[in-house]
Amino acid sequence: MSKECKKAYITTPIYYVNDIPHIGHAYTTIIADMLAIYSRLSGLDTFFLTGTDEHGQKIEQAAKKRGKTPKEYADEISAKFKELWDEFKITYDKFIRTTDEYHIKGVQKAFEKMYQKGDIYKGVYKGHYCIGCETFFTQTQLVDGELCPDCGRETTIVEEESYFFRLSKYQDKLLKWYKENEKCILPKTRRNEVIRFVEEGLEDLSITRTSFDWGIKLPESLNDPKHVIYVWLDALMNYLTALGYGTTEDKLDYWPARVHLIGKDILRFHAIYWPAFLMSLDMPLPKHIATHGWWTRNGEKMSKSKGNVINPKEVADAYGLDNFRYFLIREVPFGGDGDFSQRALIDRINNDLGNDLGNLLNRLIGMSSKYTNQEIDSSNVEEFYKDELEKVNEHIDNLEPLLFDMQLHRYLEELWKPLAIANKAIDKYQPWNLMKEGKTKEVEALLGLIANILAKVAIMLHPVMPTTTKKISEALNFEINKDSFKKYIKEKELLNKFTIKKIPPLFPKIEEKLMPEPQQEQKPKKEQKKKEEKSEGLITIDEFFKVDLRVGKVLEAQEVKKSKKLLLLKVDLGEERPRQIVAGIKEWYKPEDLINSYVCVVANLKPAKLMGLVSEGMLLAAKDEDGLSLIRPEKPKKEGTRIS
Ligand code: ME8
Repeated sequence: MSKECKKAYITTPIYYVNDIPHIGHAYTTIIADMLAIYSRLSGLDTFFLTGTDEHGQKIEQAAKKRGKTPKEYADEISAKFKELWDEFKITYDKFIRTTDEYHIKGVQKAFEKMYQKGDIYKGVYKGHYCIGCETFFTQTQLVDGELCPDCGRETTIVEEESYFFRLSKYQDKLLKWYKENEKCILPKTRRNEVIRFVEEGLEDLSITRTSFDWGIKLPESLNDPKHVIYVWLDALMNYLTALGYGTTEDKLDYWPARVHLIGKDILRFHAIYWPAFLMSLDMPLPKHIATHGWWTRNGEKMSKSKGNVINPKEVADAYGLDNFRYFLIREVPFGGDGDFSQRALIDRINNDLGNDLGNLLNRLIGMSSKYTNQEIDSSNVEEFYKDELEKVNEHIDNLEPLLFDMQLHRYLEELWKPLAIANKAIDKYQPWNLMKEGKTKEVEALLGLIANILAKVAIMLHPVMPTTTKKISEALNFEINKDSFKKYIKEKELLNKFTIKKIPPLFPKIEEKLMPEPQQEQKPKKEQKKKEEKSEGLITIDEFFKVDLRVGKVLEAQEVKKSKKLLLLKVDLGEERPRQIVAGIKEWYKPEDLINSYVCVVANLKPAKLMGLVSEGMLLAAKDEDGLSLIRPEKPKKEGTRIS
């Protein structure tokens, strides 16, 4: 985020009502909430939008499956999102639904404007359509000539009359925008990805459908009732219609958005289509499109059929909402993928929150009641602890730039440094000994230093942990608001007086997992568990030999089109025909360097399909922070030689 203007418009994607909210939705919304709270605290006039995306074939089908009309179904699921955000105390200013009348009007207005401008024309669309992704793909985009490059499912060929948006016309303008605005798409690697995609050439975009009905009709002036507007044009427009575009226009001065927060799956729509639509509407472009990664569970994509979907409410109920918020933001670098594990969450709560923050507060409460009658005067902090204070201020100063760059995990990392300074100061100066020496002034100053550190950290942590930091502020007797942010953060003042109140520990230690694990990894039955405990994770030689490891020779290697990770290999294992193996090693190996080289193969793995290609084995490899290296026999060995 940048800070040039006094208004800040922050948005989440609007969520499809084809499914109930899961951890991914909560992640996006919680980050947006953090940005909105920070933005308000720093004095910006903030407008935070979220909502639901309710049109399209996917929703129509989901409703039909349940014997409901699309609207009935949308009402039900949309309410679930709203309820969850309310329970999560998300501070949104507006919840938009694409079935809202003002939104429909606004979208039709925009369509009309683009049409009048000559950016929309009528033609015939013939293409490969993925129903799951609601997206048409060109032949060159497909994997294996027919599979969706995003989800790998089969596409269907659809031929229909359609209106097109002249996306190709905006190719150069888009490239100019990306190049001139280094931070328009964050993280920067995503921007490069988009630039590469656009440089390959943009085709005009089909923006209406006649094959189903559940969508916004074209504006009446076009007199073409069989078309509905493509769900992505409809959905993206929510960012403008929520501000009254095409109707009241009452909040349009919040535009352009300061940040559209999105997941990486919807980058193309936001970073290519959306700015092109905006250019066509003569509207300014958003400041930042911030793209986060994907949450998985035990390394796997979450899906209902696997029963491994994480319900955010269950996590918040079990571990505490603020703790969950902290974990989501701290655990994974923004932009990267993250794996959800209860162990990691428990470690964060016990260590970062319990040890570093909670204990510090407890120690302060304890010392203040022992040494200063729970009143702390900070007048002498600067005299005794100038170095510590300077360092604390430096760390605090580093925070805002990290937030603006969406380096949110580093924001928290940096925020923990003042806590480390405070904890260290107690150990170094040992107030109990100072007391013995009669240095009461120094003790009070030390407590003043710690209380001030806790207060400043609480203010800056407030956007991440709003409830917990309120409790800290109550224990220290100060307020977290715009004024205290200005005084104690921006102007680096110290709070002069504290009246300390005893409160129960904020982060009681968590000893064991508080939620059941998904079915497939539930704990084994008692007897088996005992057996397993005995062997402490060791396996027998028979168990080892169940894995059929063989030497193989690579005969052919080529890239899997549209895949960043995969290579397609033909590997000779001394069998009748070579095996086809799809390996995720493209980042580290060129196909030509692999040909005729030897590899180690797991030969009795069940065949699996990757990007529509059957893989009949797996290569052994070792990966560390320097990259990946294949495991190979030291000398060439006959193809198919067993490895033991
Ligand atoms: O795409 N990990 O809606 P959607 C992290 N309606 N984030 C995840 C996630 C996961 N496993 N799964 C989902 C749509 N998300 C459109 C958006 S906007 C004009 C229209 C998050 O319900 C992520 O932010 O499929 C993703 O972009 C969003 O949920 C998509 O939710």
